[in-house]
Amino acid sequence: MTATADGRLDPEYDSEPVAVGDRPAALLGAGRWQPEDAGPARPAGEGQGQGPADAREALARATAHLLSLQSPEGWWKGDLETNVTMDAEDLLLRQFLGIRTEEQTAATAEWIRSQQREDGTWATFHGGPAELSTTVEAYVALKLAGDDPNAPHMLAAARHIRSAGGIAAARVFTRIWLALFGWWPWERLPEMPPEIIFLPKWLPLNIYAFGCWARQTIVPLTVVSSHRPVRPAPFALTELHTDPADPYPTRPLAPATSWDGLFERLDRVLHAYHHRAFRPLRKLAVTQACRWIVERQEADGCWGGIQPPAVYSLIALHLEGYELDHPVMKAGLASFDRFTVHTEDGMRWMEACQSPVWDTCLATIALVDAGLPRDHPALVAAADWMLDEEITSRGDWSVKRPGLPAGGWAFEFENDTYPDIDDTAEVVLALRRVGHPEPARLDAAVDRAVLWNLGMQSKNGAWGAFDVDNTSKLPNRLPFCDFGEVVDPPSADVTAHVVEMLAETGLAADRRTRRGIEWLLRNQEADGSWFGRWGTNYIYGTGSVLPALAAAGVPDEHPAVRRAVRWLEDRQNADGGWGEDMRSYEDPAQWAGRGDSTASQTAWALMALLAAGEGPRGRANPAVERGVAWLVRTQLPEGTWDEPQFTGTGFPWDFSINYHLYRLVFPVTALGRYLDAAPAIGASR
Ligand code: R04
Repeated sequence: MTATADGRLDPEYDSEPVAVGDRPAALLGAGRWQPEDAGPARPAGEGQGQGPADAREALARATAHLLSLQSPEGWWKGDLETNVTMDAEDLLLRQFLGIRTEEQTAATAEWIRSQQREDGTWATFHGGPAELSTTVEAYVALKLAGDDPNAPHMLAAARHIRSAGGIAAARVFTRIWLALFGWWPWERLPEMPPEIIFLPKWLPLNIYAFGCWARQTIVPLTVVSSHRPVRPAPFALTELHTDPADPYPTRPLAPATSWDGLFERLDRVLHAYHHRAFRPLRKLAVTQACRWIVERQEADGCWGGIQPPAVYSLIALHLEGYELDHPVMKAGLASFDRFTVHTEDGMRWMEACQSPVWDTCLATIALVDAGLPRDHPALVAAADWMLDEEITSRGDWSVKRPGLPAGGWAFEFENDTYPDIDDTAEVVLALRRVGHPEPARLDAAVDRAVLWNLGMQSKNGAWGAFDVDNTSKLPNRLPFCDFGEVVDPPSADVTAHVVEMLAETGLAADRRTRRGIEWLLRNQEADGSWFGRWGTNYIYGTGSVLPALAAAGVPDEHPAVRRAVRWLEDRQNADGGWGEDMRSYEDPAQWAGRGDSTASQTAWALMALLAAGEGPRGRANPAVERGVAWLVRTQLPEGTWDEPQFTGTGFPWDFSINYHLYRLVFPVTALGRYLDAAPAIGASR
């Protein structure tokens, strides 16, 4: 199925002139790599691996640091930082289940307080604006921890909440958490009927019309909202209402002729139905939803590897009579312990999700780019671990593709129901760079993955993250979908990663790859950039697409490539780096490609420019040199970079991620490619 019979890189890639002998001798060995192993720098212009001495040193330091972070099992995992709703909801979940401890509460409260800003509010990303729902949840958690509502930090938070519209203006998820304790009436929340589980997959609004993360969140919430549970509130929250005389205001209905108006009226009908539901049908729906949930519990006790489905599933099952010592509940609760980060100073915070597969494939690619020998033990260990992580069973994706054989990777340690196309593409790119002692085993996994990704192509020729043709416009219209994305349409970043992978497996000329390329070319922004769905933002998209187009053989002179290069040059900061503020999601005209320089975004821009033939081995380009100089200048002594900015995206604007390894893996790749440090393909395979 790959173009070359033995499944190796295509001959054109193989024949790139690379002088293996020019790499420092220590790099060819299999020992732990030390900065000094990079050897003395040579003057620029002298053969392979040239470049400014300081770039070589920076790369050596960064490489050694990255190697030092690998786990004994072969994986990498940086902390995945999001926002304090994770921590507040952890306390609320424990309060609901009656298992909250003083010790956990104090350590979490300490963390939540440490994240509060001068104005008394909390944001969802570094430097972001005050976010009402986050501030409400954080405030409630601190009150649960015993903070005095008359303390200055609590008064400031409450004042802000009221001025932003109070609890009534918070998102649906936040008001659901409050409803669990009677702080908000269930009657004033959108109805989520469990009978949705009966809708066949050809009907609009069946559960498979939702993106998998929303599907896994909604199914347990339908069970919860059918119970409308209210636990005794340990205190009142009257101070969080804008108008205490009318704490639960209703909003006027949108016109009946609009989609919003239609769904609002449907919601009224569903509320009425809640009270006179046909009981046997409702019971059957809830039973079926619970079976659906239990079937999807992962080996580590989690659901989908992400926090929202896990917390709501535990609440739903508990309401349905699962005691805390039931194996499903025990495993679920235990999984939260593994999502808990303990800081050196005794604080406790929760990861929303864990990224070991993603971090490991990116680190593997980076280390090969940095010049590590392809059969270096660290890379073989990483490949072995990734091979063991391959998902060979069917998941929710097979509802749309029943005939497609399994063969992909998820983002997390355990998430067999939801392998994703993005991880699968990057894992293949990583595996193929490793000189593995059992190439046949590796090639077989790669072949399965290529087939799976090809089978997951959407009909427009591009790829979404988890599902095929997950493009319905209806889910977003539902009154309870007021947060983040609820569908998973194809995006430029994922499509680019797949195109790059297909091209490297020898399928550049395949009709399916060409359709992906055509989609990318059609979806370039007017300014020359691409929108990145899972990273921030146009720099991430452009940094994904240009390497893919290059791998697929689109010439550097192609007008689309030239326009992207010009866009990147135009957006370079005066300090030589690149950065993009989260505001580019809300106001692209002003903010696309603009913001304080960060290590990961500077690296993405460099990866794009280098792929487009800019830099030492192509067109001399001062933008590249200045970008590299920025990375060199801002590197920390231990070899990594500071990056408080969030450059990852769960949902554009609404949910941002600071992937703690991004600041390191992407600069290693960018510097390695700049120095052309990767060993020749076939040198060790
Ligand atoms: C970097 C790209 C990799 N690739 C796979 C993505 C994996 C992570 O995807 C998600 C992470 C998420 N977190 N939290 C949510 C979430 C959703 C993802 C989340 C889900 C539901 C609600 C709130 C948050 F898809 Br409600 C960390 C593309």
